[in-house]
Amino acid sequence: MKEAKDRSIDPASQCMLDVTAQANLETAWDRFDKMQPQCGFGQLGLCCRHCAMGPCRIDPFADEEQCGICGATADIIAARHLARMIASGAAAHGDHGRGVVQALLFTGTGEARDYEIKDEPKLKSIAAELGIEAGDRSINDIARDVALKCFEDFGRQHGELNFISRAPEALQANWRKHGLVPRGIDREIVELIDRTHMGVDNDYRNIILHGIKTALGDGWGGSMIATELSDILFKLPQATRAACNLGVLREDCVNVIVHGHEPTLSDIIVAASSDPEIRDACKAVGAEGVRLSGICCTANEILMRHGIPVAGNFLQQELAIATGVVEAMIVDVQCIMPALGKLTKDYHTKLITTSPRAKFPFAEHIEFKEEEAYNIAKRILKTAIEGFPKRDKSRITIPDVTSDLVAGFTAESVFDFLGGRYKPSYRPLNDAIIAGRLRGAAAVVGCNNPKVTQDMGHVQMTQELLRNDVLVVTTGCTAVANAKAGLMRPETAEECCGEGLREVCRAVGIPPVLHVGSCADISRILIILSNIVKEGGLGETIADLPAAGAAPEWMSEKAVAIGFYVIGSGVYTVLGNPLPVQGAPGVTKFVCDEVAEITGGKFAFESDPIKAAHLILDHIDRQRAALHLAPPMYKQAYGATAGGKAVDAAG
Ligand code: SF4
Ligand code: MSK
Repeated sequence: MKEAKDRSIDPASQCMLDVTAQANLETAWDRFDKMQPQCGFGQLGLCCRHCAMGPCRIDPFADEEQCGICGATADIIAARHLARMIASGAAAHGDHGRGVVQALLFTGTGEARDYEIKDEPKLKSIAAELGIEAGDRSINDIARDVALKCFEDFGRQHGELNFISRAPEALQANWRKHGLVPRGIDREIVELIDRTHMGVDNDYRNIILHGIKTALGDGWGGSMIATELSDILFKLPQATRAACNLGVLREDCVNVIVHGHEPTLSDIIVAASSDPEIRDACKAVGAEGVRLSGICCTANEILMRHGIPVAGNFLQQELAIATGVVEAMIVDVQCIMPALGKLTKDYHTKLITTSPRAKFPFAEHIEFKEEEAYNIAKRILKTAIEGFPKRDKSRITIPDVTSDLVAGFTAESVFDFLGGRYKPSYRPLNDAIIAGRLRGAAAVVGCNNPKVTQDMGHVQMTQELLRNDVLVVTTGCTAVANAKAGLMRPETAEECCGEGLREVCRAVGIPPVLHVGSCADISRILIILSNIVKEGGLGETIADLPAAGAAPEWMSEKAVAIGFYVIGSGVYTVLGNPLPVQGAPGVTKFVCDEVAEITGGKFAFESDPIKAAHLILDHIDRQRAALHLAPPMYKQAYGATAGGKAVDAAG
């Protein structure tokens, strides 16, 4: 068994891994070890069970080209499998978006009495963008029409998604030229599943191109709708300070962790946790109150809007329960390990499922309904409070590890910060890039994966980019990793950035790593990139920008959908774990090379985070040269030897 330090760079996770090992409790890392060696056919994308003639698999070492019983080649098999990953990821984000639209609709009609429109200016601006007359109509009427208009994006059979018009015009024109503009979010997902049925689409390029179209329906549709309508309902995030890591759990409080993705329930739980009835119930069992914290992207949603502390990222969900102080883990959808149910049986912790589409073994199901949101939230919290006296005090370990962070950046607030409060504009950001003070920008996003030492990929890559004057935006579990490593404090700019980035951070008072939210909020990054293009001076389309993306530790199918909408929007993207296509030479060449001739973006696979950062830097420098920009103002740094100093995981 690997030592804790080889499993994670995070001292809190290391501490808890020792606890789980001593208690003989299994974690994802243990199950990963047991799973070795993992199936080589699966890793290379060479197995298929799309019909009952199979399963079939292709021998990558065979002398002559092999195929499945139906004649499907390695490229066809790998492309179909990849396409289904995109469809699943886009469906997950689409359903997330649909849930937020539903909540906005019920708010508008008055059926969801516990919600209100928290951001009227954003509602009006989106209504205007969607061609909805505001006039002197009530806010709720406008909200209802915005929701109905957004619902159209899901099932539209002909035409284009509404928010496609936000992309730079040259990008829109290119998509239209190649037939890549999504009609409806669900429409494209269904067609992608259809095409991957046995004997339908058997041209791997054609399959992948429809995968890109489907993924664009996620980025510019499902995810963007989720983000924009969440801002309307729950308010636009503002820069806020908070704390992060398992040390935020409190021994004297009822600890409730919200885990998953959708803000519709978690936002109401935030409100209910300070209800006098809940406070009294806590006192009655001898607790100081409810300590609410989050894991995965639910954490990011309530961090961004309420400054609620983050307990951890994906690989810390089991470790949080092993602290022995979590009364309830409340889950909705996505990235929730089925292993949690069994683990909670070993503790007093209740696993509470809330979505009708996500039930778990050994969990208590308290179904969430928008119409009764607040009462359901209180019922869930009371169930948690009942567990407080049942704690086994001999099994409590709360790692004394937390980091401070500033989160809550958006396409709108980056505008304020970088432009200054009196002249909001992207101009200073563009000018800093044009002058070479900032070399460029990178989005580092994605999950944890036990294939990679937890957080190491995220943190090492981010540090290397910062040393080289690249401004980093981040979401999801990468954001939590970087926050734990202390990279989201404004002070960090002094410690670990190159000179140019340090000057910019100093001037505007921002951290060098900007936390823009959950995985669905990667749509904010698309808007930021579009705004940079529109500001002028850095090309005509997103593919022209000195910018790139990366997912050093990705694991989920949503990450695949994200990767494809990002390369489909023109962004060069480096993945730490390769896509499962490497046994299919045609597909690998297409997604890592040829596709750039169509969309401007493409993938690279590189597991070493420092080398991956340098692939990004090389790309940025090529883009700068193509735009005839001045060379970067400050010299390139490599590893820990130049620029700023490396920052430990503890910050
Ligand atoms: Fe085999 Fe073709 Fe059926 Fe896949 S679709 S299982 S390759 S016969
Ligand atoms: S939660 S998709 S593990 S980032 Fe959005 Fe984290 Fe990846 Fe889930």
